[in-house]
Amino acid sequence: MGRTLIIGACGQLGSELTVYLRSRKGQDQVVASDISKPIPYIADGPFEELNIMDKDQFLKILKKHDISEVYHLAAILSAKGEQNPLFAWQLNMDSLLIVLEAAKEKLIEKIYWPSSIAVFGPDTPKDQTPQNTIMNPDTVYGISKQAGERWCEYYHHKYGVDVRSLRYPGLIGYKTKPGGGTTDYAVDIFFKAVAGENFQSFLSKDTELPMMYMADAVRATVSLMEAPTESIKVRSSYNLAAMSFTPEEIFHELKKIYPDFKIEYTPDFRQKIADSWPNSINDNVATREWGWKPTFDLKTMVREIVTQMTVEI
Ligand code: AKB
Repeated sequence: MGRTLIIGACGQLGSELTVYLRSRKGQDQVVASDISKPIPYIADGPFEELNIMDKDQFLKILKKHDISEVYHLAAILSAKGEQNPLFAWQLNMDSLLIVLEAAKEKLIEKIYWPSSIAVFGPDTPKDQTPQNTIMNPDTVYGISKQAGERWCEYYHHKYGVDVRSLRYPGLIGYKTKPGGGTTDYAVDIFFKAVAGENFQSFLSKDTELPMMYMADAVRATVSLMEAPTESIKVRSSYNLAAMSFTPEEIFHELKKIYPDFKIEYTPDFRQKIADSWPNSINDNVATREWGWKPTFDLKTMVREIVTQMTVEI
């Protein structure tokens, strides 16, 4: 097995995954890459500046570092995608196909590519959304993730590519801020509460969405990648769940720690996106096939994040 390459390593998930994988595999075994300069959090290991739309540059990096495994995390998320739909489609799709083609040509052995609850749409059953159901996404991000899932399954069946994927709920961390998502309010709210400021929510108080603490998301990702090939039956993408909550519920959890904390609701265009997504996800297939089990719920996550943020201030 050669080294691991993380594409989009300066992002919300990429940065934490880089640190976690380096601690497991060794600092020099995990090459971080991003279109931007390295953030300090991941700067203490190998780094390459990479625009993943540049196929030649990608192939050079694979060779230079003897890469056998790629985590391709670069994407335009739901809210940002709506502002430039064609660019979002192009980036999300072309980059995936560049990575899948490299695996087809046997230049890499294993790929991780994230999907999202955004593959579901207004026609999807909202509660305990099953693994296989009506999808019909109506954001460009959701459409690109659904198409990406089909491509992953196609490359696996047709060319034997070992590609694995998870449909992430909203991911909540505090080490780097996310950019351009609809679930991002649940990250921003921590920064406001800890700074002693009031919070303006762009989603209404009772908008329930599936969410997950970053530590669980990183663990799920690596468990999936380390699971034996024969246990991975789903080659599109696995449903993955941990908790569901509304803006009002997370606000109340934070108010227990910050009694003066205040919230105001000013829903914008992101409300329609959130309304098209499930309230909760059924991830029984992931549990059955490779043993997925979350460890954080809303209460334990809020306490953990506030503790960590206040220690680091
Ligand atoms: C977004 O809000 O766009 C993402 C997602 C759910 O995939 N966090």
